[in-house]
Amino acid sequence: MAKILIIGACGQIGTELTKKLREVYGTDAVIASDIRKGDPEFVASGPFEVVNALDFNQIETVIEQNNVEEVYLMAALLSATAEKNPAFAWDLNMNSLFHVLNLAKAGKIKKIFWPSSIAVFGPTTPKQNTPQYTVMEPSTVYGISKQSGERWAEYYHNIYGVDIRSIRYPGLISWSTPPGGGTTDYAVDIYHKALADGKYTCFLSEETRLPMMYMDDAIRATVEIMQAPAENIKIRSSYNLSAMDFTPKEIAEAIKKEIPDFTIDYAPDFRQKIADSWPQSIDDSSARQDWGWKHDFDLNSMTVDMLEHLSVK
Ligand code: AKB
Repeated sequence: MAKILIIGACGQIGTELTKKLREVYGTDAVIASDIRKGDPEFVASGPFEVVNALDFNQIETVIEQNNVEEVYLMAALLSATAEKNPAFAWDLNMNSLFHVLNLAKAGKIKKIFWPSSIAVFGPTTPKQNTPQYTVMEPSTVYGISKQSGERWAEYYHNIYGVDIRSIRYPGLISWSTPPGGGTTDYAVDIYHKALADGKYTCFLSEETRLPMMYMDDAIRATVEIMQAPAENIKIRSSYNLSAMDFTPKEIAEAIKKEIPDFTIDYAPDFRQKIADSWPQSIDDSSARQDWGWKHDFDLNSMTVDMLEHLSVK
């Protein structure tokens, strides 16, 4: 049986993607992997391999021994962490991608999913309704690595016929898995703190508008782009993808509808500069047109769902 390998499966997206892909393709068809074993319950829930995304031989061995045909490369250092360790972020974000691209070029795997991000845009990009094709001068290490990755993805597709598919994720919000090292992480923390303490100090200023998406939508988009017929995937760098955009003040207002006593204050830190360099909203008409993307959740429906799940957790 042909298998799927998820590299970086213990992270925020990887954990939920593993669960979804196992629902769709069966537990045994999906091998989760990460540099170390994470949550024991997750590790025991299906096939798991310890794989360092920077170790080409390790990845190749797991692929060859398990008849892996598709790889989802989710390992990466996100924006805030990458600023603190630029050299390692560049190494991890670029070389893990080259490893899977070269395995596909050599015919060892048939299909790759690799996530890009709204971080590919920069301060000179139009901020509202940011188009698919526009000025891209990212000013963060993470954004530079994702922008370079997009160029290589398209190059490997055009020159070597590699079937790589990608989405520029906005900030992702999930009740079940914590984010790690991103600038948009406040939009997850705020729900936890609202329930635990009734108040939250935000590391971005109240009017900082950013594109965001509920994890359910992001996972569905990932599965859908991978299932789409190859001829529908017309963009081989990465697709803009959008669902909602809001400011810290607006998410606080949405929470107040459910928890009236909730209060927020603001103490912007180094992440403010990163957020200020990113778009405020995204035009994702190419994804909607090419492979039928459609989001389900907006700020209010996400807030109700988040608080409901976190209250019973
Ligand atoms: C981050 O904040 O770094 C990520 C992203 C937008 O890619 N969530």
